Amino acid sequence: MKCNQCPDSCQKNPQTSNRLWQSFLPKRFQGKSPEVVSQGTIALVGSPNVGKSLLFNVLTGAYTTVSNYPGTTVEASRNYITIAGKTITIIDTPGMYSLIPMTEEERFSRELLFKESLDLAVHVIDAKNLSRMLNLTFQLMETQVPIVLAVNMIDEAEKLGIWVNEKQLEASLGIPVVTLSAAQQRGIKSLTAKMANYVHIPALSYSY
Ligand SMILES: Nc1nc2c(ncn2[C@@H]2O[C@H](COP(=O)(O)OP(=O)(O)O)[C@@H](O)[C@H]2O)c(=O)[nH]1
Ligand SMILES: [Mg+2]
Repeated sequence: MKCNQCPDSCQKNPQTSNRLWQSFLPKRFQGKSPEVVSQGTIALVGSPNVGKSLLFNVLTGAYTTVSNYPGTTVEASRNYITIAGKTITIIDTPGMYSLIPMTEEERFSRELLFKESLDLAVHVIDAKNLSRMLNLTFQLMETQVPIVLAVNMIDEAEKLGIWVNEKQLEASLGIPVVTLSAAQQRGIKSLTAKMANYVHIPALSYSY
């Protein structure tokens, strides 16, 4: 029998069919959009002009959705990426120099950092200005959000004779570090591999 000849209500009533397949999902995902169920959230944070938006585009592809936070004109771009087989929301935040906000952008990014239940914040910095940029890294490390340091623009740094030792920086800071060039798409796989460590597979629970 063809679907359109079937007497079952599911085809006639999309609401019913929606409810049907949703009932197979874990409880916390039920009632969410049937198109995309995000299984984690990662934000790209850092100063202006360090390559957050370019990295966001490289990670996600071209299409982005922009969300306006109520009462502000400041915007964050959001999209989904697949990491370790999971659909993860990725957020491109407005630039901030410090967690002590001086501008609307900084206030916005700070709020987002504390209110979004992030699985990870990737602190994007410019390899050419390492020492100046690490100040925010230390501030971010004092939050409850796990931090990965993404040292971007290594192509430009290398031209200036600056070589960043990823392992040494990792050992000194005690957080994962990735050197990359968003412009040349170098280091992107290493970054997503490190991101994957923060995207947890929910534990199965049994009640006997
Ligand atoms: N050479 C080079 N330029 C980059 C790199 N990443 C970003 N850019 C450029 O730096 C500028 C600022 O980047 P953008 O993504 O807008 O920075 P944001 O303000 O942190 O979002 C743009 O012109 C980018 O094309 C990189 O890895 N290498
Ligand atoms: Mg940007």
